[in-house]
Amino acid sequence: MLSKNIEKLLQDQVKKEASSSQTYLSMACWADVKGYNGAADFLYAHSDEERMHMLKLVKFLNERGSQATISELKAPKKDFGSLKEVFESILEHEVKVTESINNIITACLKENDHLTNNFMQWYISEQMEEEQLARSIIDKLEMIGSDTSSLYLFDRELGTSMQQHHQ
Ligand code: OFO
Repeated sequence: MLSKNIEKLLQDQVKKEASSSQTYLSMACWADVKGYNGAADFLYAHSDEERMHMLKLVKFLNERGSQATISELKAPKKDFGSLKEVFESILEHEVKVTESINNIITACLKENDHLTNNFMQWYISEQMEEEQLARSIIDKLEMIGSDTSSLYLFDRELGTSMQQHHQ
C-alpha cells in the first residue's frame, strides 16, 4: 500500500504529465500552422511520450491499491514568438518536472518506500535526457539566429531526428 503522502505526490504527478502532454500538443499545433513541419512532428511525438509517462503512473497507482484520479487541466498557451521561445519554455517546464520528481524520490527515501523509489528512477533518467535535449536545441537555435535558410534546414533535421528516435 502507498502512504497517503506518496499517493498524493503520485496523483499530482499524473496531472503534471497530462499537462505536459497538452502543453506540447498545443506547441505542435503552433509549429504546424507556422510551417515548422519538423518541429511539429517532434512536438507531436513529445506529447505522446508525456501521455505514456502519465499512463505509467496511472497504472502504478492502480496496481498499488489506489485509484488514479484524472483531473481537469488548464488550457495551455497557444501563441509563441519564435521556435526558440517554444524550446525555452519546454526547458523551463522540464526543469520544474525534474524538481517535482526529485521531491517524490526524497519522500520515498524518508518513508522507506523502496518500490516507488525504484519505479521513479526511470523518470529521473528520462528527465536528464529531456533537459539535455532541450538545451542542445536551444543552443542550435541561438547559433542560427535569424538565418532563415539554416532555420529551415534545422527544422527538417528535427523532424528526421524524431523519426530515428522512434524507430
Ligand atoms: Fe517531460 O517528462 Fe514526463 O516526466
